[in-house]
Amino acid sequence: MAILDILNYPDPRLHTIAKPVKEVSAAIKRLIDDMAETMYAAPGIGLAATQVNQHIQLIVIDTSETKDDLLVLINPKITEKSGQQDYEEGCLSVPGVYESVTRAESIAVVALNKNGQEFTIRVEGLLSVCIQHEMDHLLGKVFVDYLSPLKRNRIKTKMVKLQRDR
Ligand code: K1U
Ligand code: ZN
Repeated sequence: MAILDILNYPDPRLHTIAKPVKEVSAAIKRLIDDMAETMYAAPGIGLAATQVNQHIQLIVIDTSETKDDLLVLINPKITEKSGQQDYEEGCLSVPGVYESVTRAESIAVVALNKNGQEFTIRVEGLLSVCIQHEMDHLLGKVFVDYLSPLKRNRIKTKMVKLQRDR
């Protein structure tokens, strides 16, 4: 397994739209293992393939306390949405920045698992927030895109300076 490099905002590659996975091949399974290792090491509770410069519809998530409940979503689709919640979100591609975003409270998602089998989950709370945040990455959207242009530009400037001074 390997720790992968995570793209940092405002890298333009974070705005790439991901393509569906055609087959859950051995290479995709290896990428899942590497993404999980990268997410746990960061540490984070989610990671989209876009963030490791792989522009395919693949997400790993683990919101459990014990970090032993990996959820793999391949070609995910939201089929139901209801309610509204605000959550102070973070992002491994925008380190050190936490901002409130409004999203659906409950969602139903249909996706493929690591074995290529279709499944449906109904979730709410943090897991629902995290899935919506990661699915945005697959659409080339970063959570700061929900903020005002003023806030977003301040974050962009801070991130550029951080990367320049590293
Ligand atoms: O970059 C990412 O997409 C991962 C991101 C997921 C996320 C967090 C909070 C709300 C929505 C989506 C993170 O994991 S940021 C780091 C983080 O939240 C965290 C890190 C360690 C322990 C607990 C949380
Ligand atoms: Zn993110």
